[in-house]
Amino acid sequence: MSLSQVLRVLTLLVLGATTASVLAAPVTPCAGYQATNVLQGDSYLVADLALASNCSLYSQDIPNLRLLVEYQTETRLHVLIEDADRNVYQVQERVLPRPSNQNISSARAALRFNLVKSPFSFQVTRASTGEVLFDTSAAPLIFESQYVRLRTRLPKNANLYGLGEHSDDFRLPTTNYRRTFWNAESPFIPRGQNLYGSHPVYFDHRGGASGTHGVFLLSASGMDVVINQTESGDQYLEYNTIGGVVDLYFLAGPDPSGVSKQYAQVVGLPAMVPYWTLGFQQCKYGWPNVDHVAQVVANYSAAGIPLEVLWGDIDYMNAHEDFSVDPTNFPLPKMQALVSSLHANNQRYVVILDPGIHYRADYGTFQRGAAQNAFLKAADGSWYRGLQWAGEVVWPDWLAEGTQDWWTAEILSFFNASSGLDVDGLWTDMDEASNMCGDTACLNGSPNPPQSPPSSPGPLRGLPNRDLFHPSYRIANHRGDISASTLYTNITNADLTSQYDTHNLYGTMMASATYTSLLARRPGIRPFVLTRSTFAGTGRRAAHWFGDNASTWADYRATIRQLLAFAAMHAMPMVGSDVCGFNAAAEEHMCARWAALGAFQPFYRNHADISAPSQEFYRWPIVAASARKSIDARYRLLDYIYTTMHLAAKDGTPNVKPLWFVYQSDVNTYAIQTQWMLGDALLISPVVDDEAQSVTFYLPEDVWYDFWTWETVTGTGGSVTVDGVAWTDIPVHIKGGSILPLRVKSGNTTAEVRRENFTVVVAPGVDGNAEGVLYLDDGQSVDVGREWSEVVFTWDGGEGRFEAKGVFGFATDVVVESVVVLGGGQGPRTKMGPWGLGGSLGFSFEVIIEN
Ligand SMILES: *[C@@H]1O[C@H](CO)[C@@H](O)[C@H](O)[C@H]1NC(C)=O
Ligand SMILES: *[C@@H]1O[C@H](CO)[C@@H](O)[C@H](O)[C@H]1NC(C)=O
Ligand SMILES: *[C@@H]1O[C@H](CO)[C@@H](O)[C@H](O)[C@H]1NC(C)=O
Ligand SMILES: *[C@@H]1O[C@H](CO)[C@@H](O)[C@H](O)[C@H]1NC(C)=O
Ligand SMILES: *[C@@H]1O[C@H](CO)[C@@H](O)[C@H](O)[C@H]1NC(C)=O
Ligand SMILES: *[C@@H]1O[C@H](CO)[C@@H](O)[C@H](O)[C@H]1NC(C)=O
Ligand SMILES: *[C@@H]1O[C@H](CO)[C@@H](O)[C@H](O)[C@H]1NC(C)=O
Ligand SMILES: *[C@@H]1O[C@H](CO)[C@@H](O)[C@H](O)[C@H]1NC(C)=O
Ligand SMILES: CC(=O)N[C@H]1CO[C@H](CO)[C@@H](O)[C@@H]1O
Repeated sequence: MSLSQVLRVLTLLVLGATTASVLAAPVTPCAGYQATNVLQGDSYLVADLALASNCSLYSQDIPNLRLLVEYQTETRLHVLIEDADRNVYQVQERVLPRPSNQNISSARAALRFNLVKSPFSFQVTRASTGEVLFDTSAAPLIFESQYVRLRTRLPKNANLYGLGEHSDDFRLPTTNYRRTFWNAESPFIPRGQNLYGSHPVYFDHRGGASGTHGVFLLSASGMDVVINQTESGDQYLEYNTIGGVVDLYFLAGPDPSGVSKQYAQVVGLPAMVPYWTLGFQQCKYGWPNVDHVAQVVANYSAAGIPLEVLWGDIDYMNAHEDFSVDPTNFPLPKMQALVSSLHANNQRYVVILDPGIHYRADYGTFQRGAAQNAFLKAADGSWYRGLQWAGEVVWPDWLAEGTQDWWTAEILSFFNASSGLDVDGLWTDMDEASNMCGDTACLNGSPNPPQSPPSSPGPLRGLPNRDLFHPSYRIANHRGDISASTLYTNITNADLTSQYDTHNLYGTMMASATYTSLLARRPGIRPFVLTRSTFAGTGRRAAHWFGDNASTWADYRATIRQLLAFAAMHAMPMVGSDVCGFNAAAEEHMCARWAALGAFQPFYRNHADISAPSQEFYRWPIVAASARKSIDARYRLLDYIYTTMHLAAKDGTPNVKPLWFVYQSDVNTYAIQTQWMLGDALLISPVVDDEAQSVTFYLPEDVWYDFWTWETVTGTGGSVTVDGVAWTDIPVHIKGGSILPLRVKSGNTTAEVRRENFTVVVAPGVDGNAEGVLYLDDGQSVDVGREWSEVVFTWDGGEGRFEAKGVFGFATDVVVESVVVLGGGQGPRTKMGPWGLGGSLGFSFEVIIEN
């Protein structure tokens, strides 16, 4: 019981003593709501909810609510509980467009909704089994102006995953666990705390006939999600938000990848990445000047380590102002020469931008933004200010009308390909937003005048008369108050919503605006944006790295569980860590292992802090050797990886999977967080212990093939220990039943790789058969029209028949040189092609097995 609950009960007791004659019945605090006027159609249910008794736990009760239940698709049920007056804030459609409702008949739905009228609660059940998936009778609903509580019962020790961004166990703890959602700069990615992004979706895996389902709370509100057991041992999950509505999407699965797809359909399919972004990338905060940076490029080349993308952290800027270069250390002509030479070698350049715009009267970017009314304002009309890298700054209001145009104009002009810095992508950092002004007093002498929020912001824009600075329910934000180290939550946005409600959207709005600008800069070409702060749906526009971790073995391991959650459960396939760690000194063995681990994660960038020693791969012989070996493998696999990105963009198919997505009834897999499947064919099982040269990992019951040697390895559903794993090695297995398209050779750049022919590796499954898919296009167009190929390979082991069928719309000279069938017992059996992949309409091809 919280202190305020104690106080309330005491107050009631006192009241009860003095007004006993007035109170006919004993008052039960927080008795929830009662449903009336229930109206049910074939594909929906609506009802009114009336407050049963005053609760006022932390703020004002909202007495009248409206329940809307929609059977949106066969696998998606939408349950919305909103205030009857529809003033409570709901996430703007322009930030997160809602999926369309297909109004399917409830009789056809995989999920059922059961209403309990008094006290109001509901259950969601799986139609095929009758199993209860969600049951809010665990506690009465509380729906106040600044506090909403909804609790569901769950099976004891449920297998729950998701709820990013966090650095905790992949399979979430089921007792005494609290996940806070409040985007915050979080150096060292602290365990058990809120980090940079908010994705309030969880997967509940029950296995067998019970399958997997997902639950997404579409809310940007600050909140604590508690997973715990009552004293009597009942398992529950409870949402405690500081506002917003209860907007739930239930995703039926029952296949775990099905839940991933159903979720992506709600928040938006991920953006397709340009092909080059799968190349290896190098960054460092603190590179002193452009000559040093050019040396980094030259030294990578000299070491024979393919470098695809060079990054510029804030060092390149003049006085840390966006859209400027340091005239001394990074003068524009030299920068242009650097970028030209990179482009001449098919390499790329990406730089950072921060949201804090220097508040300096003669700074053009500030002047033009001010003229467009693009910044957040205090009540008296002055610009709301904070502290960021550049010093005193103002902040773009991404919801103001002129902001997108201003931002696009700045990007078009500064990153002008002919007269400016011709970058290939942009990186949006500090966009939680991070404010170095931790409290109200740091802007010596120039405090912002207090602002009174609008008395009626309007429909769905937020209730008036709330305490937007110090709500009485305090979420467990590790930065302290909700306004600490960020934008004050009592700032009003141009659309009259307030930062209190939209805080968690700031980064996703900046990334999205940047995407729009890049598309305007190069119409038709896929933009590439990397963002630190994210929200549900950010994958539609941006990639993400796991923030400012450290060069430790612990953080090396943490990247795997972060990868699993983001890629498999948050519809964000283009993710990865700062390889070798951001903060502190990287050690040779650890960096060698991390170079290999990163090569099998989608976004592959080495990056370090200014205070950390340089950690480019070429700086240690072992690390260089590890990088060469892993990059060689990655590049031969590039089209396999690109195909997984394509499938993710096409329908939300997860490009990375935990083992339990594949072996759904194997309970041994449920807690595994140090291995991952890259696509359907590859299992990555890195060495994970500090300084170790052996690894024990799980190999599900199946037939596997060592990726490096092509030897058959029989999985028994037990642990396998591999000793003597060299610092340059990483265990990788091909799953039986897969077909893997590999480039015959790697290259120094992804452009070179694209010119190589293929060899197709067939890894027969337990039944002797296999299949796989290869997607090809030009690697850069947003709309490739009909110029794409999706080739489905199948292998029938009984007949020794290999087929390649599908769509062959992408013209290419590249051919499949050979088909290799693994598992002959005497090494690979090979049958030669070649045949062209371009232009033809499909074909079938006999493979004669040679032992
Ligand atoms: C809550 O309290 C107010 C007075 O403060 C009263 O008017 C109202 O009827 C109460 N509502 C319920 C549901 O008890
Ligand atoms: C579904 O029903 C709603 C409300 O009746 C309606 O507004 C919407 O257009 C319908 N959608 C489809 C796809 O029929
Ligand atoms: C979990 O419940 C126990 C009592 O059952 C309680 O002591 C503990 O504080 C709860 N943890 C959280 C995070 O709410
Ligand atoms: C590049 O390599 C040269 C020769 O080994 C070395 O002197 C220089 O310090 C290196 N520079 C960088 C930035 O790695
Ligand atoms: C790749 O780079 C290495 C040096 O780093 C060079 O020896 C080799 O010729 C290059 N390969 C191609 C195809 O350009
Ligand atoms: C880009 O530079 C060219 C050449 O200087 C100029 O003509 C063009 O207007 C510039 N575009 C923008 C958007 O600034
Ligand atoms: C926000 O509220 C705090 C606390 O009441 C106040 O000090 C501050 O001036 C307000 N800020 C703005 C911009 O209104
Ligand atoms: C690919 O194979 C074709 C046909 O055998 C051959 O002509 C071509 O040179 C090969 N391409 C490369 C890059 O080796
Ligand atoms: C999440 C995590 O591993 N955080 C660690 C980051 O690195 C620092 C310093 O090594 C550790 O103290 C944190 O625990």
